[in-house]
Amino acid sequence: MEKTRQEGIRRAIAELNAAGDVAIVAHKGPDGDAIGSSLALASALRAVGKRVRVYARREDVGAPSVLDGMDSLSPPEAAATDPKPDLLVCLDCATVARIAVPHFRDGIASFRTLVIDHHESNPRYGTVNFVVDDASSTSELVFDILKAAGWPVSREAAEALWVGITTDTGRFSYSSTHPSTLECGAELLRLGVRQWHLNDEVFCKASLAATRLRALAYASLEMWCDGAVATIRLDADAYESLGCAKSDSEDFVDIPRAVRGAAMAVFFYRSFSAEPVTHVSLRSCDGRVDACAFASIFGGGGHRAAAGATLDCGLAEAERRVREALSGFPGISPATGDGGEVSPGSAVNRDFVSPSPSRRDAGTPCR
Ligand SMILES: [Mn+2]
Repeated sequence: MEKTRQEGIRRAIAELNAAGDVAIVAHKGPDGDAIGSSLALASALRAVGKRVRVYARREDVGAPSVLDGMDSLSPPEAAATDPKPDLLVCLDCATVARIAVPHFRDGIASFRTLVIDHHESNPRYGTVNFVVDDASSTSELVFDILKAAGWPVSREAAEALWVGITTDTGRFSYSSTHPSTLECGAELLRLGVRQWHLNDEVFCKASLAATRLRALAYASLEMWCDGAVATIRLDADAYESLGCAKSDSEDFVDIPRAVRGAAMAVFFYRSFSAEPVTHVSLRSCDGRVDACAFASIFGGGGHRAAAGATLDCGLAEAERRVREALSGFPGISPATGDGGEVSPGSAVNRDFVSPSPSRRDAGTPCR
């Protein structure tokens, strides 16, 4: 292991050792890595006698809610009245704006913070930062810390780490899967992880409503830029009419990503908030395009292969802006630049998706 990573682990352990009372928070719209790394760190710290609170809204957690330890979550609004922690740990959270708890987000300067993350766009906003750009997941970094500290890793914690690592690596398949990642997987299995159960629950099973939502996503497929960009879209009404949450569409960007020949995959989905807000989930399909650089045009971020952004406009306007920016963007070729025509052969069925706005809030997915 490189020296800087070892030094990061050492400093993170020093921060955690010095704290008696620890608050843990991850990014809005928590994915498997966010919730997995949070639950695993909390479990290990509790086992060595620390007071730990993990702040996350249970309803925001999708399939990873199969994990043990979900009952111990504190609602985000409780942070404002709970005792001030000795240390705030921000996990898998690339920017302050992405922190899921307003009390921590708005008052970040008043807390001693340990940031553990693997987003290359992370500006190192913590008091102490353990950020490894090319790590598979925040969960792998947390596992490094637990092992180096000699803290016990229960089956409950190991399963949380398994879900975190498998979520962020596409079950050990993306380029972020390193030899060390597979070694982590082997170690976690030795700790008793029930991988058949977790993989089935997190990646294979979906509710009937979520399966119907997926059908709408497939039906919305459009190819842009002469086939270089594959896109899908879902309006908030699609979620509402089926009783689905944003977490039900966590991996839908994989639908356009799978279209052969596409350089970039884009998933547009309308926010549930009253204000017109559209989230854009981006994937570089084969390395030709830097998804993070593209997301940054709209104030978003993430990784080269996977990124996201939020636009303060409705679905149609978001599509127009993104399409305009895609035209001529490095790696997208050939560009059409007209913003109107859909390339021949693309399946278009917009009748399934209502354009009207809706309510609840949802975060931008960002691996
Ligand atoms: Mn992650």
